[in-house]
Parts: sequence; C-alpha cells; structure tokens
Amino acid sequence: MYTYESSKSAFERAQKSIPAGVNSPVRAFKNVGGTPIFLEKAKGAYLYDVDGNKYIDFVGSWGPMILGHAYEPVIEAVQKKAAFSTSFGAPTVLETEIAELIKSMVPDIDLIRMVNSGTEACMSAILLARGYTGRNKFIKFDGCYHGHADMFLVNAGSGVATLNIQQVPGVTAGTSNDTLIAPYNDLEAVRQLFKQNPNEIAAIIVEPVAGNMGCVLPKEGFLEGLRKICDEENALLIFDEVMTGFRQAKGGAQERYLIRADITTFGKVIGAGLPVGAFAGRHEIMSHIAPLGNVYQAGTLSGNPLAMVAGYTLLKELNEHPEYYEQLNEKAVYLKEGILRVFGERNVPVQVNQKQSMMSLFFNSEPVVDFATSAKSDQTTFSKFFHALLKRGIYLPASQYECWFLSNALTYEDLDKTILAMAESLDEIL
Ligand code: KE4
Repeated sequence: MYTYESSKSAFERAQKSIPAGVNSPVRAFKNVGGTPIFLEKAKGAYLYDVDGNKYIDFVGSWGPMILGHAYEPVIEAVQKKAAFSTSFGAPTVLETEIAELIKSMVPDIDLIRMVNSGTEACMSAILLARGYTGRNKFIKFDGCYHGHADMFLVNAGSGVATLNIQQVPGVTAGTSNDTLIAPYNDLEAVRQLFKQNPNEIAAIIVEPVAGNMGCVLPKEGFLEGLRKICDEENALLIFDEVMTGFRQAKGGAQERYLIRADITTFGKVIGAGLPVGAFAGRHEIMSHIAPLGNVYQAGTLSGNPLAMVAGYTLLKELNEHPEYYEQLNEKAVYLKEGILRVFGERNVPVQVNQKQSMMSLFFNSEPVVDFATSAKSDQTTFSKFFHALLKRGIYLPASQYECWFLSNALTYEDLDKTILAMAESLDEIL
C-alpha cells in the first residue's frame, strides 16, 4: 500500500519557503486535491518518490522525456560537458550544430534563436510578429497556453484554467485589449475578429495540437483555414510547438499536418529536460531580431553548453530513429483502446483524445473539441480517478486540463498494468 508520509512532511517544509511549496502551480495538486508527490529520481518510464513508491510516468516532465528519464546518451553528454564550464555567455560551435540539426528536421526554418523557456519563445514570437507587421493585436485561442507572459494570461489553459483564475491580477487592460480570443476550432470566430480589427492583427498563435485544456485535436481544415486567413490578412501564423515540436513527428506538427507556420516556437523536447526554448522562421522575418534588426531579445543563459548538448543529443537520436514515432503512436493507440474497453465495459462515458504520443481522457459524454466542451467534463470524478490510480503506481498529470505525454520507454507490460489499474480504479470510485 502506498504511503506518503515523507511527501507530506516535505510539502509542509516546502510551503515555508516557496509559494504553495511548488515552483510551478500545476505541481501543487490543487485541481485534484491531496498532497503533491515529491520525487527523488526517475529512470526510463518510472518515477520514484521520497517514500520509495514507484510510478509509471505519463507526465514525462510535461513533455521533454520522450525517450524516458535519464536517457543514457543525454546523461553522458551533460556529465562530460559540465567539466568544461556550465556557461560562457559567448557563441559556441555547439549552438550552430543544434541550429543546423533543427533546420534539417523542421521545414521552412532559415534562422532559429535559442532562449530558456517556452514562455520566452512565445513572448519573443509575438514581439517579433508585432515588429515585423507594425500591428499590435494578436489572436490566441480559449484554453490554449503559451506561457506566463502577461499577454498570454487571457483565457489561458494549463494552470490558469486548473486554478480557475478568470482575470489574472497584474495583467493591465492595455495588455489584454491587444489579446483577442477565439474558441479553438472556430474559424468563423477568427474571421470575425479580423473584420472587427481591420489591419490591426499581427498574428494568430495556436497550439497545432492543443495540450492545455486536456488534449484537443484540430478539426479537419482548422489549421489550413488559419493559414489561409493569415495569408489573406497579411498576418503571421505562429505555431506554438512547445509541446508538439519533435513529438508529433521529428518535424513537429508542421510535418504531421503539412501546414507551414511563419514563426515556430519550441520548448520541452528541444532541451531534453534542461531549460531551453527557441523561436524560428524564414530569414525575411527572423532578420528583424536584434542585432540583425531592432526587435530586441536577449538572454544570459541562452544557448548554454549543458542545455545545448542535452538537446542536441536527444534530437540527434530522434532524427536518426524515425521509427520511434510509429512505436510511440502504436503504444498510445494501444492505451486508448484499453481505456475505451474498460470504460465501455462499465458504461462510463469517456472521451479519449489522442494524436501521436499526446493524449488525455475526459469524463464527458460529448466530444471535447474546445475549452468550453473540456470544461464540461466531470472534474470531481477525474480527481478520484487520479488518486485511485496514483496509489496503484500510475502517475497522470494532476489536472483534467493537462495532456499526458507518453515516452518510448513505456513497455506493453506497463500499458497493460495501467489499463488494469484503470479498471480497478473505476470499480473503486464509481
Ligand atoms: P514554459 O515557459 O513552461 O517552458 O513553456 C510555456 C508553454 C508554452 N507553450 C505551450 C504549448 C506549453 O504547453 C507551455 C508549458 N506547458 C505547461 C504544461 N501545460 C508547463 C507545465 C507548468 O506550467 O509547470
């Protein structure tokens, strides 16, 4: 039987020095209740907490661990590199090598700038789009999350939705007036915003497969429609590929859906768990970035050797093994089919949204296609399900509004164990 005494005391101690005891809100278990699990180590598909409990991991540090935790080649590369300083604040050949590797993997990129988080990547992309077009407004989608920069904290998903924060204090009216909102998958709403704001919208930023309202897929024609509208309105299309980059395919969602973005942002997998983000695009757009142009963006630790060698090593593995993507998809489909089976046997309404190794389930009888339908899901039951699984050694994201990230370290035995634990959990809570 799992006990959590050490996590409980660690949490009490942490709250004395860190807001809510966590360095990122979604870790606090606010949506599901109970004590957050304090982890000690991880290897492959498995996590080990401070009480010695073992879990099968479906969070993967929110995306980076696509080949599993403590992936040998990455660990060795970081250990070796660390001996020669952890940061220079000066250019290194390694930064060029990872940039060239990414250009070979992702279509339509001439220049890429490294930063330290997905937030930095997305906020820089918006600044660049504004600088390039001379326009101030941008469109984001209800329930999508692009990091915690002020302009994104309007109708944001992920932790903002999890905590049900309607209006984030500190975001000024001026900022939110320039952030226009449309429902995900609603092209007509996007067209209306352009009609109401003629020649004022610099860009549309979209998660090509949404992962911050739970996993929500683009409807047929949605991404193509955004591309067409941006072309007609001379606005830029920004694909926020912080989650989907190098996960939907080695070329990300742009390869999977054959849609070209004008600016693409990256995070998570690109750093293999070390702090890395990036934004990239064609030369005519990226040439506006300082010091080539005047759109200013900078960072002390951008491109630092540890993060670069970790990311380079992981991306090289993915680039050399495209078969990993089929393997990951087959595992996710196997899990989805198992879930549908055990829920169906118990007549429990469920929606399972899955695209490649991103997926999530909703206690909901209607399809989940945007934030409004996601928010109708039964979160109370999800919370009970979450804890029933946790004590059976299955670690899901601690929120209905978060996406699961499968790693290729998962075995079919792990998946069978997970499906069985789900059946037992349903029998326990319903
Ligand atoms: P970071 O600044 O957290 O590295 O990236 C922000 C971001 C940007 N774009 C997308 C599509 C994202 O999903 C994220 C961050 N994702 C969340 C998980 N929903 C990070 C987890 C957290 O906030 O602790």
